[in-house]
Amino acid sequence: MERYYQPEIECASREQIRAWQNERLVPTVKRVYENVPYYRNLMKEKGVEPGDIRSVDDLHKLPFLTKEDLRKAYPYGLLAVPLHDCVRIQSTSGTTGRRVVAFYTQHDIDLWDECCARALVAAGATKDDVVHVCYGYGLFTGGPGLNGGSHKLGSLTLPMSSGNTDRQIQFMTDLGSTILCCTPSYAAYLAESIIERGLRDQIKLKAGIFGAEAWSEEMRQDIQNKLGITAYDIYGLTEISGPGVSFECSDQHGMHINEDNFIPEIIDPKTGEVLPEGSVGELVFTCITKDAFPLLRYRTRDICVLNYEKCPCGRTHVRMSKPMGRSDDMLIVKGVNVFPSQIETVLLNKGYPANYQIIVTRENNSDRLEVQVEMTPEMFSDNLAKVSAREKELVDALKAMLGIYTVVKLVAPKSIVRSEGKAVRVIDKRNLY
Ligand code: DLL
Repeated sequence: MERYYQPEIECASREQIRAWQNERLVPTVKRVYENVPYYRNLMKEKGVEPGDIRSVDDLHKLPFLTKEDLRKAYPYGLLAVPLHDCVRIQSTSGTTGRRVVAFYTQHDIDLWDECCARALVAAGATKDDVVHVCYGYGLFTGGPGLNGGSHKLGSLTLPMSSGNTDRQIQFMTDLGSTILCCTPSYAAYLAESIIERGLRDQIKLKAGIFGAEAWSEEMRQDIQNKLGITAYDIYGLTEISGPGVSFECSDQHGMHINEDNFIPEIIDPKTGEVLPEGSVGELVFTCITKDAFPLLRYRTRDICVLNYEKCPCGRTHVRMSKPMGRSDDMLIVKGVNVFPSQIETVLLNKGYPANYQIIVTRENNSDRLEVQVEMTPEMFSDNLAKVSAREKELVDALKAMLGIYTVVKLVAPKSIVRSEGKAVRVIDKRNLY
């Protein structure tokens, strides 16, 4: 059995998991209070002392941290160790504001690698695999995270980074890559490109580990069918470490959270109140094993649900659903909550490829939602009347899903710009904020 399948941890009893969490949470809170003035002030404002936190049951007493706090405290304000103990930073892309920078000691990198190694093992990887990593390397956590996990496992690691699709496919065929790690949108593009070049029977891929952005069940089926692999989801965020905060197992029903390192909560995004088990709400994480950047009650903005039911794979760590959207990325169009994933589900169910863009504008104080989606090459040869009928069919299906009218434009195959990292699905031109 692979070393990074750790049944004594991953299949421990719920009581044991809770005991680890209690015994790690208490000193972490004390250390953060002593070493991080920013968080100490938040605790003082809330009237909480480290001594008030005696177990996970007291977690709700602690103040939340948000991305806004990280921006205010940029760059060093949330560091819990002296800077000379840190060996690495990673950072978010910063497209929607100031960058967020996370810090790591060597111990933090080791734990992160271990989390990613567990994800690889859960996807069936062993030391004998060739792990092809085409998440971006550099500041983005995707490449370094999966690279570290693959090294831990002892697999041959191809640090491809993103882009240059011809070179990706050449290495994949020449070196016999067996595990593909990239964003689901890039996996779909690679699949398309491999089939186009007639190389489908020359690839040896057996599994893919895809995450960093939302993708639907339909997209999973599409990638699995095209590449003949099993596609596993992986979740994480820079602030908490990167990929590997949670990952899917062979059951493919939710991602096991590495609960020996991170305590999850689900809260009401509006009130901040902790919601009962099984509720849909915003996911919040508390880090209990990290040295440099142990964020407490960090609000991810990801909307999900936690599932404590027994998993057929034997792992006992709680499973989180695929994020159903983000409390901040959720679009409010004509007063209706719209998640891009709902639109994707409709498009893929109707046989369209996962190449689409959602454009929101406001004219005369009224919102306009437009979905542009690529046709398949077969659809593209249809006559105009048939294309109009298809558009009408999509308008009706989207109305049934979202409850509002959507303008649909079918566009030529390959006319929507492909992304090598996270796909840009939504263009909101309303300047609401
Ligand atoms: O995306 C880390 C990562 C890299 C995860 C590679 C998985 C694989 P950030 O750039 O900080 O970190 O973005 C974090 O991306 O809060 C989610 O909204 C979204 N996200 C991450 N994984 C998934 C997923 C990386 N599997 C933000 N499904 C998170 C849906 C995801 N959304």
